Amino acid sequence: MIQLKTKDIRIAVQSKGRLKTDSIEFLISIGFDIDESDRALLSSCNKYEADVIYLRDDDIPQYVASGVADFGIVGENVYYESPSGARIVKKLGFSKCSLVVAIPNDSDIKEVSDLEGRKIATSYPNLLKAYLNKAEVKAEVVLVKGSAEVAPVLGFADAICDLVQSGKTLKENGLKPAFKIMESQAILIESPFLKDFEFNPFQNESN
Ligand code: PRT
Ligand code: ZN
Repeated sequence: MIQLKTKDIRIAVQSKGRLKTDSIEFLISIGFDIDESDRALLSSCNKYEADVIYLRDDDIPQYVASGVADFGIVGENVYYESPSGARIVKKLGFSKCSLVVAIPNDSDIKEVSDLEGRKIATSYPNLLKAYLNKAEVKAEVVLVKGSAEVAPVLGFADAICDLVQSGKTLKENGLKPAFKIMESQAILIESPFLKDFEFNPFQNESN
């Protein structure tokens, strides 16, 4: 059982998924001695008196915003979908992708205004609604927790709003990107209640 020391810097990273390996590599590159094979939910690194907390990526902004974690690594898509009060320190240059509205290859949707009255399935309802509001388009936004790409095939939605990297998943499901909402990459975030650490390993990162 790892004991958390109050003076330790706590860093929240994804427990498993696309961000995990690059997040840990970033921390190692600036001097953290993290054992990558360690599958514990908490791991200590001696050099910086730091604890790494492994969480679902969606939970990272709230942990950082509340000060339970001092720093975190998360995608901009997650950060902006649910505003938390955590502050951005810097962009990290990995886990790059785009949030797009995608439509079936044979769709009659050509302009953003053609989304009026359509049903769009997404795990990013807030970012999608903000985009639609800005475009003054009224559409039905349906929340799905994953696999949005199958919604049009099943006749559940006319379009989806999801992350795209290679475009392979869209293609496999007979979809194509139509409108880009935002680009995203991993970011380092910090707590608004940041303690006055004797040594802050991210100090140079915030300049
Ligand atoms: O379990 P947990 O909640 O922590 O993880 P998760 O399942 O929510 O997220 P995960 O591990 O899939 O992704 C973590 C972060 O990686 C995302 O929040 C993004 O910031 C970033 N990222 C980068 C991506 C992608 N690229 C990506 N391609 N996240 C998801 N995808 C999915 C996309 O949703 C679609 O299903 O991959 C598919 C498309 O990929 P391509 O290459 O076929 O276009
Ligand atoms: Zn998630």
